[in-house]
Amino acid sequence: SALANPSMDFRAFVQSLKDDGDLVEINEECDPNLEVGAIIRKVVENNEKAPLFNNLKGQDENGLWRILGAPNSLRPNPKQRYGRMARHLGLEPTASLKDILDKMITAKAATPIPPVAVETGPCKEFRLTKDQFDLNKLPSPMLHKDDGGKYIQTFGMHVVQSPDGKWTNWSIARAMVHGKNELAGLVIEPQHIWQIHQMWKKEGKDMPWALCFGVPPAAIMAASMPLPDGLSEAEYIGSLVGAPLEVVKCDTNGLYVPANAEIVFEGTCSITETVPEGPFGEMHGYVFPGDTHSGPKYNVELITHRKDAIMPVSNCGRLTDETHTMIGPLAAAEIGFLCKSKGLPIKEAFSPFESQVTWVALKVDTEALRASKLSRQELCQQVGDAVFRHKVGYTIHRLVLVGEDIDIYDFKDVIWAFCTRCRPGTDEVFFEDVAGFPLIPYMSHGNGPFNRGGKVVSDALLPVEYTTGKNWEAADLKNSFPAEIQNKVLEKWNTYGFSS
Ligand code: FMN
Repeated sequence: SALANPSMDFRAFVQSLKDDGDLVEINEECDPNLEVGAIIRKVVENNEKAPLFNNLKGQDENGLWRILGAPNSLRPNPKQRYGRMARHLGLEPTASLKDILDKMITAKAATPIPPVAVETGPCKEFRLTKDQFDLNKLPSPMLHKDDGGKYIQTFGMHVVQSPDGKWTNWSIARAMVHGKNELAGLVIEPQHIWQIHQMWKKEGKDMPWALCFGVPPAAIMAASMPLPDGLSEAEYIGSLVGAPLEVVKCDTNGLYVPANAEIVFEGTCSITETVPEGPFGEMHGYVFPGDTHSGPKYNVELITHRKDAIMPVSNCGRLTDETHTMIGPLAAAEIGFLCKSKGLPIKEAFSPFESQVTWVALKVDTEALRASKLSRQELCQQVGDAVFRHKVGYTIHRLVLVGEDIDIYDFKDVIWAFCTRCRPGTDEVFFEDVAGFPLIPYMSHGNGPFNRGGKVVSDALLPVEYTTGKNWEAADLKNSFPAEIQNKVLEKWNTYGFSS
């Protein structure tokens, strides 16, 4: 059944990590005040196994809640580097990033499979009304010492719906504890949660809301991808896994949530009240102490949960955590799809982690480029206009165009092409009149407008690639020696005296 499938059931996903030898169960009591955060940070900075905190200070008598740290970070074994992400989609743990992103893109063309509503589910096992919980007493984690609050929401999925009921959006956006029953959230343009919040503002009504933790892993992948406006993630997830997702109705509003979610918060997001939000140790690897802004207030009316519920936590910052493994690559996949659908000569797209996911490398189909007769200026302008003027390009500030000899999933290749084929200035087209991503330090704490411009298309194609084709060989073992010499050297490697 769908319940036993790790991509459709968070509890089964945690079990799959255990079966893969990719889980460290910590039964020692841990403090959600910074200790948990420090452990998760050490894990993600070293690609360690995912920590499951079974015994947290502040847990209630029904085990509310345990924490799974680093739910979608990298594995220690290079052969299964993306194994945790593969398990999110029901792929083998040896899947490559390309396999994973191809699966996300292929599902876009499949027939949507809508979710099915069921009467009840594991998420309804326990209910806590407003007077029965205090988010400050439950193990809400303080993740970095200079954070403005306890970031309880780093990997949960918001569920919101347009007032006409036609569009239900599922997405990740952070939120911290504001009070006993309240959260302060980051809700920023052009995100869909922001768009739908604006619609409720126009209606003059607070936005009905649910926040679900420990959702089907395929759902959290979709929630992190910039899918088209108006598309309901629940239907896309059905086509992604080939089976409908089971959902149940909230007790206090008309929204539907995954039936097997670990924890569900139900309530509203205010359209009038804002409260202090941030700072937070963010995806680009910085926290600016004291840098608080205001964000909408979420009121939590009810918590429902499973026994011994598991809260997934992403402690973002420097490489490599979920904000890198998911935000950049999933946006890149949509960017590649957009370019192709506009007829641009682009084959593949990927966001190198080493760019702190601020770049996307685009592999150009140079044969199609030559047939198109586009000039360098035209190609850069058209690619930049397509990507930077669209929501899918919101978080990306540099597009690097590379030729077919470059493996865009290998940063050594991308940075080599960028540094040797793209003449600074001459081969770049800048975009100052487009939406910028204010979370990047050079935007929020830099020299220009915090939310406009600062974007560039860098052309790392040499002029011959536009006309007659590549006229060089890489000066490396693979390309600068005949096959028989390479084979001879490899065969005799140990005979020469090398031990590797
Ligand atoms: N997007 C935000 O706008 N605010 C956030 O705080 C935020 N935090 C994220 C944390 C994690 C771990 C991940 C994986 C993603 C986060 N995102 C955040 C990115 C969004 O989920 C992503 O842009 C997604 O496409 C938004 O959904 P939408 O396209 O339906 O608007």
